[in-house]
Amino acid sequence: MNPYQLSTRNMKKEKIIAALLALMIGLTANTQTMDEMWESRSSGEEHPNVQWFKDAKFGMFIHWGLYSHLGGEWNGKRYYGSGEWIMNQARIPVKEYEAAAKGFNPVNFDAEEWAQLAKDAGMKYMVITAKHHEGFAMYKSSVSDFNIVDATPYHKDPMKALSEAVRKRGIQFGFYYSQFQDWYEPNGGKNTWDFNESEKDYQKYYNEKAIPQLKEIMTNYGPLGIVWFDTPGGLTKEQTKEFISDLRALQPQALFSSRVGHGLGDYRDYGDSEMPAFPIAGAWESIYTHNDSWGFIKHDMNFKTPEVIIRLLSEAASKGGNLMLNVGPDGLGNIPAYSASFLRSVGKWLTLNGESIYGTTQGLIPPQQWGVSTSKQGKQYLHVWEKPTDGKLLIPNFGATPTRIYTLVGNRDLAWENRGTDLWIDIGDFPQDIPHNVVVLAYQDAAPVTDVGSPIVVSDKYNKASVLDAVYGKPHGGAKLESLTHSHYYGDWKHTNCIVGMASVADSTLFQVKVVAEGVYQVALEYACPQASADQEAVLDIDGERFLFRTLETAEYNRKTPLLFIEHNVATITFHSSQRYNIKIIPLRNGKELFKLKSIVIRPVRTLASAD
Ligand code: FHN
Repeated sequence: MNPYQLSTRNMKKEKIIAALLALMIGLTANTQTMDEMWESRSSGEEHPNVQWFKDAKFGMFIHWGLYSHLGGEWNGKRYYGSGEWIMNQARIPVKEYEAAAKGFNPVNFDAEEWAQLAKDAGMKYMVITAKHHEGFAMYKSSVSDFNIVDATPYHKDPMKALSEAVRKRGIQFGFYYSQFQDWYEPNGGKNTWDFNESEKDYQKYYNEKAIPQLKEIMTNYGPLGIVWFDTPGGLTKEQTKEFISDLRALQPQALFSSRVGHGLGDYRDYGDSEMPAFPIAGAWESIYTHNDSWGFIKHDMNFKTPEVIIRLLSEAASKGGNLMLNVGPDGLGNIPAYSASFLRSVGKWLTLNGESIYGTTQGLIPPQQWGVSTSKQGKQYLHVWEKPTDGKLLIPNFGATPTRIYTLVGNRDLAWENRGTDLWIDIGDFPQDIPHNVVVLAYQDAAPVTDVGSPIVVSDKYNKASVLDAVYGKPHGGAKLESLTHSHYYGDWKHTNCIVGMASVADSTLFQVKVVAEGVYQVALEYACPQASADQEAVLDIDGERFLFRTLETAEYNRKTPLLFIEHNVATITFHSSQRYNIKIIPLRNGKELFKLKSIVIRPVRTLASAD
């Protein structure tokens, strides 16, 4: 039995069960949390066609729809954050939104140009919105007239040309499809301003629109690399299984994103703009916007620079995953000029340094003050984001014997020295700036073992402080690591890992550091502290030396506002070189959570004597 026909079955008992089920699903769909919408579990089974995805590392996400034509403005009012949510934000009635399609005419759309941009950027796959939550199909659909061919003066199907242009360049092509949210349909998820959610028949919507449309995109556009589902809802696990097995039969090679729901996808997607804290086994992807919004907004000019994108890309690769970066073309079909030029710049870096990204696996050297690493057989690629002022790069506890160390660009040999278990590489006058920022460490023996728990190096040889991120703390008792989601404005999600739950004398968090240079340092705690937690006494214990402090108020934690952190200087201390220190935070009384700890920041104090 097809689960989507439950509500149309003729049997009385099943009708009652179906109605109850629909009601239950309706209730849960209304109270769906962001984490459920960002379902990041995958099936755990290796899809036979997943290797291309694991090797690809860099993809292009494109949000393009009727909202792109509106560009963040409705009835003279400007909207910020997520342009593709304008129908929801402005509570635009279906009839008025539908009328807007009459002005959508992307005459500048050029499939070859878009595909070539992805190629020039070094992207190996592309995923574009076939239908977003607004319910408008960006391809010729026979299921609903609310599509670009039938409802706009453009009258052409851009997806035909794009899928061909992309595939022709050896790039995998995929579609995004919002399977549950459809604000255009009376029975689709989440339009609460025109329709009553509790009266909706999601099964009917799935049967009559979502599934037939998914079948269209999986039938009419050649082999798809990916079907990128988003914001699951309205279906049980069993129903989802049935629905995707029908689709899988159409294209067994296509990978399904984890947002298909219920842990049934082929690879993991994290929350919007979320990078996991640690390396993750299996196929996964981080998704980021290029500017602030996914869909085009005319007044959104906050573009990530090429350097920021390269760091994100190498960070994802260092943890074993991919970066899919979004661009939001406008209503005429132009990709924003800064997106195009910054992406081409990233492409130039990849032309020179692609060996350190494509086909790599997670780095075996834990993140250092200088940057991160990626791996290939017998090689570690060191992505040097910050150059030490003395030109000496430390690889702590490197458990293999180097055979050669050289710059990836220019292929220049670099000298190195072993001191105990540490490896010191002399990067000398090697420029730190992109594109010259990758060092190759070739080695013999077995691969060194990653130990994220090993002490964090504190050095005075960088122009920035040593930051001991919360993820490297060892929480004890009720303390634990938690990823806190918050936003700077509508739809602009941030995720910060913090140690939370230090609320009694039995709770603590320990950081272990290894100090490279002797000297005086200041130790600050970076935390968020709501009013209820403020004014509590605690101790920062550094190898038995106790520094007392009282927590300072910042602001309340709320998912919808910025999470404010303070850097609270707590200790001035003399560290000795090559020594390991245990740094521990312990509440002095039982009661409330101390704060949400983001990091410990250690800064060398430059005295006149040391500046001589
Ligand atoms: O609501 C959407 C949003 O508009 C955008 O499409 C992102 C991309 O991951 N997905 C949903 C929210 O997570």
